[in-house]
Amino acid sequence: MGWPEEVAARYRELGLWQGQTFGAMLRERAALHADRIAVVCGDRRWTYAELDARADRVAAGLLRLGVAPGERVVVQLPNIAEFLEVVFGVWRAGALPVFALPAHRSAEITYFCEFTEAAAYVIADRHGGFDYRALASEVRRKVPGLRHVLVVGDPGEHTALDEVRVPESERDAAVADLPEVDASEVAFFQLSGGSTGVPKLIPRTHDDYLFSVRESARICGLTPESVYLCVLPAAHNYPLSSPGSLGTLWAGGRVVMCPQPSPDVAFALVERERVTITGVVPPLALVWMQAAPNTAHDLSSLEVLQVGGAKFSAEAARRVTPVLGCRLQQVFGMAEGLVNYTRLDDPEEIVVTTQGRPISEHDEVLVVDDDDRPVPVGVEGHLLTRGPYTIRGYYRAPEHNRRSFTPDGFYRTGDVVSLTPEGYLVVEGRAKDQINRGGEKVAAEEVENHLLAHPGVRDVAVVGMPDEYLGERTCAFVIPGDPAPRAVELTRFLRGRGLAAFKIPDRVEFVESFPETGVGKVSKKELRALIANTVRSTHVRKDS
Ligand code: OOB
Repeated sequence: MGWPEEVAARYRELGLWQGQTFGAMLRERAALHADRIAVVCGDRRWTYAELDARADRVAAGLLRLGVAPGERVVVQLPNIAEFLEVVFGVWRAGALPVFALPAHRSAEITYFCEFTEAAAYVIADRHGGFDYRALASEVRRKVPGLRHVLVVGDPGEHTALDEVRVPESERDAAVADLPEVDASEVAFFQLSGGSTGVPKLIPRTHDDYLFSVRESARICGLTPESVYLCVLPAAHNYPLSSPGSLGTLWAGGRVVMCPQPSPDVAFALVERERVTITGVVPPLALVWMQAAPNTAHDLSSLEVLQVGGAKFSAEAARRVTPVLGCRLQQVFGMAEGLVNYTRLDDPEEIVVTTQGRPISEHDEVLVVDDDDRPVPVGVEGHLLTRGPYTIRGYYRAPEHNRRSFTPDGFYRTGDVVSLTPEGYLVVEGRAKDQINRGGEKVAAEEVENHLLAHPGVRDVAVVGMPDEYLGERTCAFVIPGDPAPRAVELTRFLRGRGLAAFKIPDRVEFVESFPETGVGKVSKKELRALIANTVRSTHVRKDS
């Protein structure tokens, strides 16, 4: 499912793929910056040497547990220093992290563990009022092949990460036994926002991902003096690599883990750690801008605020610099690969009205009509892309891959964009059956399938509805059976099935039938228009 051999050879010849693994990258950075601080988490500060040593000890511990090179390890950790320790440890053991989000629950985690035949699952004991050990117990019951649950903190009935790390005294011997890892191999799995019944897994190689990390660090001007505040969930592609924590480590800078995105917590860390750059989603940017004028915290160290993951309105974008006193950088990326940035020296008009341009000249970008024919500059069309860090196929999904990629390997992003004469992309909309809930992606079909399992649901269609704060929220149109369920019963049902909270519909509308398209399919376009109208008229009523 990878790149054709001649394409891979070209990327190597051009020096885009350098044959370095993430494990080796950290080793090299630790040699260069041994005594500099790599990661800050609460009161803890780990130097590069310390992170490097910890990663070795976790790697050796995993091998001792019997986790074999090539096996998968589902990692579901909040924004804590151990996230980096564990991920680099898994890499050095030659195993493959599967990046779950803290919001995922049993429906998602069970699926990841089963589908990837994971050997281990790594969690924190508790976070955000939720006990992950109970979730892990449930997952273990359902997935007997899952051999280990490793816990940061109090392990309960599972295994403590503290017991897995080999002692420092055994580190040198253990390092000698670490496996050779091939940089052209798959390094980990990211999750797709998706548009299908189950989330798709995205295989990224060391070579391709490190290319995007290095270039992102350069584009974002990172240096050893940079301090990156990791506010969004650390495992997500954006705070991980755009340039995120990995880009910061590549540059020799400092990653500050932010346990919570609220302005009081984040602003206090900006002040205390003299944060220079961070990345947020549009709703969070709005909250921060609202809080900034009244904060007692000194935000003057902040040089760049990145905003991405969902469309940021030009009006809001224009306010970033006056209100926060830093530059704005828009980021339009996807876990499948392609990442676009506005550049730090771009004129204001480009920064506020576009979503940036690709990382590299080797990114091939096409904007096409419904028949895959290129459209002129300025005209909206479907975004297709191919390049040195965009996947050529999802993991174990041949049928879906035929739909998501062109025969010559372009990824169909599902985004509707237009190109400016300068080659910048403007996101105009979306053709995929997905709801972008303030950066959190909800696949309509996944939620529909869960709802169809309820006996009171005859048919269902999930669509996005406009929302001032999140951009979009989800609305489920339901044709009830007999007896008809109540809306709360349905949302409770979904929670009971272990679906992540952000996928639970914000609104349920009962209808007798669905509008249809000419060919008799459910017209989601009409449903979207219907709910948009309803939402709009309730607003008008409230405002008047
Ligand atoms: C990022 O990655 P994903 O995989 O969660 O979501 C990708 C999708 C894109 O296809 C697009 O539909 C939407 O999220 N998106 C944006 C956007 N950035 C992402 N839509 C409008 N404006 C933007 N600036 O979301 C992601 C990955 C790496 C860096 C940044 C974001």
